Amino acid sequence: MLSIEEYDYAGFLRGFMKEKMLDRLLRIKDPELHKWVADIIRVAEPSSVYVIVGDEEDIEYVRRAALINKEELPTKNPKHTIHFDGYKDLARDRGNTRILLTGGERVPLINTYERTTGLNEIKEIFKGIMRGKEMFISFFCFGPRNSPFTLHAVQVTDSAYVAHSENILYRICYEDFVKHGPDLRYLRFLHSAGERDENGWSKNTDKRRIFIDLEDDTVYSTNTQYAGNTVGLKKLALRLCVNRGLMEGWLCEHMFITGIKGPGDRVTYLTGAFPAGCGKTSTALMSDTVVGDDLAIIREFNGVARAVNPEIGMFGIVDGINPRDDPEIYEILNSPDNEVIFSNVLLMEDGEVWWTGKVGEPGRGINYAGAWWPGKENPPSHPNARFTTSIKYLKTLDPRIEDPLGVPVGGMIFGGRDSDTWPPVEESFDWTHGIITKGAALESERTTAVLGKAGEREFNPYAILDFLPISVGKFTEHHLKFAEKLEAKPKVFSVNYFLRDERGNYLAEKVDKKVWLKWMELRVHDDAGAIETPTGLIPLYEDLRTLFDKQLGKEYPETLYEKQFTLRVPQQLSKIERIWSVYSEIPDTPGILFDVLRTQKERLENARRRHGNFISPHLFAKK
Ligand code: SPV
Ligand code: MN
Repeated sequence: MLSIEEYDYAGFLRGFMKEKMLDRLLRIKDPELHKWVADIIRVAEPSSVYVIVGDEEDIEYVRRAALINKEELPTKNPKHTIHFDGYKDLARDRGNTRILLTGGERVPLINTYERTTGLNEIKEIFKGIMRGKEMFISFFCFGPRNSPFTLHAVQVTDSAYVAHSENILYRICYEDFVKHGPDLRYLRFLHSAGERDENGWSKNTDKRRIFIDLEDDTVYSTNTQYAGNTVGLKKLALRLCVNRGLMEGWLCEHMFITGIKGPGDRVTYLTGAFPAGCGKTSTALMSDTVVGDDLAIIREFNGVARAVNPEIGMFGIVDGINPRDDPEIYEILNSPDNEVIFSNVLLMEDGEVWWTGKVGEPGRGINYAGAWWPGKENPPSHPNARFTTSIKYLKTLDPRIEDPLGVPVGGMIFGGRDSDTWPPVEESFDWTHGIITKGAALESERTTAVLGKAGEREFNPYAILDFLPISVGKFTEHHLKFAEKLEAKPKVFSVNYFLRDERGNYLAEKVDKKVWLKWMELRVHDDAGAIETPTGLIPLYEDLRTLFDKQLGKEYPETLYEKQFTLRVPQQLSKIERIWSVYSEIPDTPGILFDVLRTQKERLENARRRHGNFISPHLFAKK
């Protein structure tokens, strides 16, 4: 809270803001909003304020502002710009992202901070931080218009790049604020890139803070530009949304939402949670239709779980995107008709952008670390280089993306980077078993390119650990409770695209995802059989052979099936041990989690007694 007591804030706003902008703000008859804006101006001291209502003039103004203040640079393509975050600001900042809690309450695995101390610190950092800058105020819907799912949000930022990104990624909903005035509840995001150096990078990285105030539904972000830290409605909103869902009995998830076509005209919707860099975007884009690629709000209506995408754009990893593996997105990113903001790719002297995977060779230019030339030791584009673009360019966009009631969820998928434990695809026995052994137990191996030691497994339940404002024990319990209201519970699946054989070779190809997706689609409707193993239900060889042939025109040898679906008992048992030990440190873990892990362990041990450590799928019974 930058709150200042006792002053004539309305008079202050009238004295400070230009008439047109003031009118726009005052059309929203919400004194609390006016006071909030006035307080920010008083503390941060911007030179002017621009209120975005969403007409074409506004959109163009923001685009131009980002170019004028050099947060974005033009490229050869008039609809493409490029933004650099600065080499110390290329990813989310886990250390400085903290949940503010009164009394300094500790939550296992969550980075918390005493609320009053945090708010005072933020207020200090915000003093004069916007001097010489224009401040933008935007109003958004976090979800489809006129939908019971939708949350509302106000973003205040001194970054035209952030405002521009949000104009692409979210639905501008100023009129909802005008219509509902003080009755509208909304999330608030306040951001400042802070002082920028000669490269345009945020200078005072020691004062970088991303503080999430659950009590006030407000997030503060300072001295950073990377969108995962700054674009309020993305990962900052996710934390507030998870918390709100917990209070109100619905789910906010770090999941894509896709449609898979089955027999006849049937479309079955699956949501999927994957840690970054584990094939989430590619799975979404490989599906028959796309509702969303990153976030999902899931609520119960008439006994059915339904999902909406709170976003209308994508902030995806661009590094590695190539015409062979990602034809659709490659075409979108190269089309002169589509608006795209690239971040942290190479901008070459001829005005072209280049990233690893783009056709042609990289030439001299500038990138996230300054000047770049062929032969320079750092790669031309950063592994976390990204594109920001509208989801509406996708040919496979699902027509129901704007449906106020969303789409019914047939299944949920959990997938991580796992070289040796989970099979390529598996269905859980039921919702509780799936949530516990797949969602709550999700782990992912680190990759060499990005973080820490390769191969090391990170615990990342529901692929949401970085974004959880509450204990993972409580989050798990919340999922179990949520399903009590459902007549038909979504099936819960796991996938593993990264399984390897004993020599380290991958056991499946990228395109094989299509087959796993189609199998899950059939299972949602009980249109395929399954084999019951101690850890879940796996496909029958014949069904996969047919799907490989039909979907990919590929032969699928039975020997490969056997390798992929052999139950690896020692690895499965080690996993249970790891997950057990994590949750035994989390006091509010529901007791049933340990029951489910214990019975799974017993099933595995029984199977081992009969068949040994590595058990062919043929030794288990068809269900
Ligand atoms: C992720 O890391 O899951 C992302 C990118 O989608 S970020 O916005 O940085 O979170
Ligand atoms: Mn994400």
